[in-house]
Amino acid sequence: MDQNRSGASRRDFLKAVGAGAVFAAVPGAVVGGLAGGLLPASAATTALSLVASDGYATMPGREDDPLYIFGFVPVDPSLTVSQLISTYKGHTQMSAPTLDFLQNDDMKITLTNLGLVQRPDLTDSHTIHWHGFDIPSPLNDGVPEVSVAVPIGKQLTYFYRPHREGTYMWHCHFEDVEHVQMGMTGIVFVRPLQDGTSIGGFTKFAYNDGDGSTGYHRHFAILLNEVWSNFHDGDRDIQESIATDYEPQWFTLNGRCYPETVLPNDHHGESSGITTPNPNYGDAPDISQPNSSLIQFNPGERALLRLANLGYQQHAMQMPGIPMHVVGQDASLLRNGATDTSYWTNTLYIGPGEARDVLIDAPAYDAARPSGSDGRGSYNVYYFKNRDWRRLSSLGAPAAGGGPSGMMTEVRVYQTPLPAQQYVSQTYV
Ligand SMILES: [Cu+2]
Repeated sequence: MDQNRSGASRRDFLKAVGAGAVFAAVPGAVVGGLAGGLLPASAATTALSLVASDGYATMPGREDDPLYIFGFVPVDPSLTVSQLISTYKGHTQMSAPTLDFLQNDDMKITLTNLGLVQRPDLTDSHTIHWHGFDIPSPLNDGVPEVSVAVPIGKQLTYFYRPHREGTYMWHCHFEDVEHVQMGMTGIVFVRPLQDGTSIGGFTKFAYNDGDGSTGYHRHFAILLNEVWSNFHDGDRDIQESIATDYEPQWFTLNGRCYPETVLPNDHHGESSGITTPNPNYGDAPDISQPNSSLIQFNPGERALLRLANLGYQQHAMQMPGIPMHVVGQDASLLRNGATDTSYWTNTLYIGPGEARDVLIDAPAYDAARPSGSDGRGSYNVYYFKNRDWRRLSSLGAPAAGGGPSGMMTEVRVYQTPLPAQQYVSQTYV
């Protein structure tokens, strides 16, 4: 480890937790253990800190009988293990925070396993596994069979110096089929060294492309997933689930079903209003699905969609009216020597454990198109949605008043320009 680089600044920390919910982590000062808001400025913040525990999340039709989940929550690194347990045990989120890193930066992530409230009989460890990294050190790879896992009440600091830019995903690798389905999944991406230089009219890029071909103005991290009630109810009720019976009822983007996918993030002072009764704590409400999937941009802008699928099924995603330019796949620039292997498509296929980097160009604002309005004014609305209608519905209650649900979000093109994006998946409403 390079000791000269051991002191990451608060800026690095905030950058690292990017779109992930950054919760105020002041013991005793939070509602139901989780609350929106930035961590206070602190020179003592030298690394990213995550806790692993259990909690509950809401799905359409299960608003009053929430689903049991496992998950990761970002916390103030200065808190002690006992403070973390008293504040966060039994409270968690789905999906996990998006991690935003810069190529060649040294990053440390301390994972604390708080244990499970609903299942005190389980002694499960947890790990952090960066899916798709081709050159991890074994200790930091998070595969428990070949490295170490973090037992209940213990901490482990993972160290990374990501040399390859691109979009990846991360998850717990302990009893991974179960823990991944239970919610311990998120997106991690590595910005290229090329970021900050001006190439082809852009200063932000998906890859070190040398020609600006992966440049973008705004970027959005969206995790595709499925939720199967048997796994969640079975874990809650101390029953085995047969994974070969897998038949998910909910299809999610960043842990939410449409129309909740378009609600704001629950951090940086934004609030989705989505709360979940937490039976661990007398049904006191938790903020358990903090990550928005809303895509917003201005006419003439280019957006990068950082997409990953950590479900167990392939998905075919469409965006009628806006062609999708796929420039990266599984954290690799789609280019073979001098040959451009990127492609344009109206149907994006993405399998389990796969990632895609997709560029889209905002069309001109058209007053004649279907539109809506929010606090930012009028917008044209397009949809980013699963092609399969069965994945645009949800068991039980559909969206209020009927209409689509499931794996879908909105792409909004504004009449009055939005300000520049400050962090990944920032929403303006
Ligand atoms: Cu785990």
